[in-house]
Amino acid sequence: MAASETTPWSRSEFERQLRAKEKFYHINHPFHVLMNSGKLEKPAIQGWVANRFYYQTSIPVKDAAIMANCRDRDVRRLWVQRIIDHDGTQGDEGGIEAWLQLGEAVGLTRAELISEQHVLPGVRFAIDAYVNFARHANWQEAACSSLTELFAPTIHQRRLDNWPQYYPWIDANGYNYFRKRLKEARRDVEHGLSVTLDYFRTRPEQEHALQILQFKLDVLWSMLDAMWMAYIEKKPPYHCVA
Ligand code: AHQ
Repeated sequence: MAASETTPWSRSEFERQLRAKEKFYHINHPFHVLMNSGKLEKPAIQGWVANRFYYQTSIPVKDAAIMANCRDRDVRRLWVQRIIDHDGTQGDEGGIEAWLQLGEAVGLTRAELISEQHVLPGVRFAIDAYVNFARHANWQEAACSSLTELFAPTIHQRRLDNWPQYYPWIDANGYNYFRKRLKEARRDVEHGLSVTLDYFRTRPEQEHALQILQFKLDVLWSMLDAMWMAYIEKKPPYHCVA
């Protein structure tokens, strides 16, 4: 193999390679394109909120799995903040509560979200694959898989910019989650990126990091594929079975 294919990338080139995966981010999925151009009907928005609630409640479980695999106290002191951001703490109810408020803002009940009654099989499988990956990979690999959040601030900002004009029926209280996540995502990826750039050193390891990031991009994309079938094609699982 040519030297250029075996020598490790510099730190900046490795970061560039990671960021170049942005084109595969789920902001480009047709479901999000319809959403962010105001073309989703209310049931599709409600379905997305109810299905994403399963993702939001799975994140702290995923992060606790990473913590459980990590023996480095300094890393855990930073990583634990992700769990607190979602589960909340005294005086700050956290992201899961904010997402329940988003649910109410789009006309769902808290009980409907908590019951997971709307969660589509394909969404559940994709998210469970992510949590199980975090359980079985080493903590640095699992940290790398969170780097889709390199691209997340853009998508949260786009919702804040577009939804009020396109979906005036949504109570503005529901947008608190996206505002909150804008700054949390930026802080989280700083740590996740430094872990990744430090840990994956050889070229095969760096290529493996790109594959891990692609796996997580596939998780996010697959979730929306299931939602497209259910809420755009109106062909949820077993729709054709009497
Ligand atoms: O709200 C999101 C969130 O809390 C997280 C945690 C992080 C992770 O650990 O994988 N990823 C993530 C994401 C959130 N929101 C998604 C969205 O489109 O609203 C984006 C998603 C991500 O980019 O991984």
